[in-house]
Amino acid sequence: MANNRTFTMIKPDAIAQGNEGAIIQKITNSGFKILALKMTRLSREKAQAFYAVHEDKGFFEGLVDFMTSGPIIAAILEKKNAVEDFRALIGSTNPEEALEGTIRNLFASNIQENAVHGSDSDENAAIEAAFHFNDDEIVTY
Ligand code: IDP
Ligand code: MG
Repeated sequence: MANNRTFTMIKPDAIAQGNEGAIIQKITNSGFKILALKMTRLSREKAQAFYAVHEDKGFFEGLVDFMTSGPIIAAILEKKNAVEDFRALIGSTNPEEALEGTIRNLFASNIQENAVHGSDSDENAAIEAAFHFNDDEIVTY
């Protein structure tokens, strides 16, 4: 099976706690290749657009506040079965339900401040990657 891509963000809580290095190490140790990587800060508009699928949810405004509260690290990752394997590596949205050793089990504070984003489908991975990166910021190797 060919390699494919997923998109991730290391969220502001993880960076505020100094966990970004440990998270990147766990990602690369798990066989993901980094094809693009950037430290950035989301505007309110970008955070709202990224999470537009959740705009009717009660947690939406809080989520936008949180995601704009500090810098994030955005990355495109490549691996065989990337989307599914990365969701397994990060664990459940709610860290209380995340399996032992997953990134959210290790580094998330609560269901909102849960350390990392991971795309939920190949289609969304492509949309999210293009949302954050231009073609000339993505390497192949
Ligand atoms: P996911 O990140 O595991 O795919 P989604 O349901 O897509 O989870 O939710 C997107 C993000 O919104 C979560 O990662 C989390 O930061 C936040 N979120 C999800 N559900 C809740 C909630 O019930 N309360 C507060 N924040 C939530
Ligand atoms: Mg999601």
